[in-house]
Amino acid sequence: MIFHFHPFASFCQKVLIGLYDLEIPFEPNIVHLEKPDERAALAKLWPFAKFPVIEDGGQVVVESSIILEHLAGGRLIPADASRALECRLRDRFFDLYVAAPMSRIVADRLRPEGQHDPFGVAEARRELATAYRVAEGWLAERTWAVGDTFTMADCAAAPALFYANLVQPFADFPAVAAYFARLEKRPSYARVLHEAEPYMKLFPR
Ligand SMILES: N[C@@H](CCC(=O)N[C@@H](CS)C(=O)NCC(=O)O)C(=O)O
Repeated sequence: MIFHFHPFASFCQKVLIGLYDLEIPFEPNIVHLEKPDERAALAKLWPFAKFPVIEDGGQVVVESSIILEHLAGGRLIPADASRALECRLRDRFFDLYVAAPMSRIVADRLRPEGQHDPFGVAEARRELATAYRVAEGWLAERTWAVGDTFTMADCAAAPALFYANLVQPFADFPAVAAYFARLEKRPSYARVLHEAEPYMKLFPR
């Protein structure tokens, strides 16, 4: 299985956490999107030229949640049907309501002078604040996003919260902060963070 990714990219980290947690072997291909030939090679697999992407025995699989389900089978999703739905909801929540607004804020920092979108950034900040409030309610009395078992939702949560905290700290949300502290101690995520360290200087502060 070839894993096309970059160690610094949030959605790639989500999949890496699952791979390390379950000790799934893979052949890494670090893609430098700024290099036109590498971008073109990725676009051949997935025309949006976004990662993560895997090639598994000739089959191309895209989208972090689908990749995790493809590779992990049921191991990152609870067997119980209603818990499984909760897991998928929380996975969507961290992707769509934490990682997405975080990305919009970061992307705005990378825009050329005069091309910024303060209205869009303010909207993204409000969305993040709502997400922290919702997550605070969810996380108050549980170890992981769906209960006692580490799932795909936690793989989604860790990188989303890490980068979101850099643009809008969640220090005022004690349950979210405590949950993130638990995530940082999870060996799979600690390894992902360690491997991303050399690239952290790229983050636009
Ligand atoms: N919904 C996709 C999101 C993938 C995504 O946005 N990946 C980012 C990196 S975290 C990317 O490839 N960005 C490069 C670009 O947009 O040019 C998933 O879950 O895999």
